Amino acid sequence: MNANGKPHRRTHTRQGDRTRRALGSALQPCSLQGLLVGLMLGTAACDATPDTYTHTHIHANRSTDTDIQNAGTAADSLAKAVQHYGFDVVSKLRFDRNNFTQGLEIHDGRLYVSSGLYGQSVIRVYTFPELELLHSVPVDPRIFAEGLTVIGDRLILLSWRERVMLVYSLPAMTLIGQSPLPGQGWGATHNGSVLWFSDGSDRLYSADLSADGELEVLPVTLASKPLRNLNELEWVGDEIWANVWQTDNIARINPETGIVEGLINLSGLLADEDRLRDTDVLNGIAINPEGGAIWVTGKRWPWLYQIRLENSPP
Ligand SMILES: [Ca+2]
Repeated sequence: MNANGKPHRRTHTRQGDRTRRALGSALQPCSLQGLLVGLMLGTAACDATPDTYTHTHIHANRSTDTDIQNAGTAADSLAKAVQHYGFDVVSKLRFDRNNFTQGLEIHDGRLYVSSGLYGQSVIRVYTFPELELLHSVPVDPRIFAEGLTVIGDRLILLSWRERVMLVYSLPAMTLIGQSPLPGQGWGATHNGSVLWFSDGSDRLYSADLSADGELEVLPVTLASKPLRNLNELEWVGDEIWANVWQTDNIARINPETGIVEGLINLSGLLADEDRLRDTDVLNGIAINPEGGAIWVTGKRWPWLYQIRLENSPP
């Protein structure tokens, strides 16, 4: 394990291969099209067939905080100006530190949280904003849960390296099937019938599940350079907001161009006295569809924060 709870990639390759075979052994092949059918008809139950997809390579380079904070300054006069934002905390809610938060979404008065790590992955469903726990659904211990999103009465959960998406039916949170994922899964969100997800690279992927489900790729740039480590996602207005892994920043991405048009700096959000030895990075963005409030948290953080943005100089 590295400091962020993810085992070293190289040492787990063979285990990942075995996991894929085992997970798919009793199911029929399908594609994103198959996922579409499953989502609409409730019959999604198919084998992941990762060999028919091009594996998405993860870039090793990290975007540094320095890169991000310098974006949009005179050093890159050719780039479109990036608006920088600070924040105010409007309110905060006590949150379960056991959530190694990978996905965060508010839907129909419920807060959906996916929590990662092998052998510990779980989806928790809470009333919102009371945060009474309604469901705690363990995920196959061979799967490292990543982002989630709710489309209609289906919840889609990504896996980190297992190359499957799991599909659950709401409100009972019944696992009804799985569908292939072309590479790693990190964050997920949606706009209408279009599923969006990240894989830790500088690219976002989208697939319209009401059409052919074909996968499209959107390179994301900050000041004309690739912005890597895109993690948890949220569709906000006409933008996609993305946590940038291992930073305190949220990127506001134009989903038409892939250009980062704004950066939210959440440094200092979690107070030092609230940090424990295993407290991890900022991750998790959810908009409340009722009123538009923005909520954020992190991995093993004790609070959900409602924030309000403030313009700030770069
Ligand atoms: Ca989200």
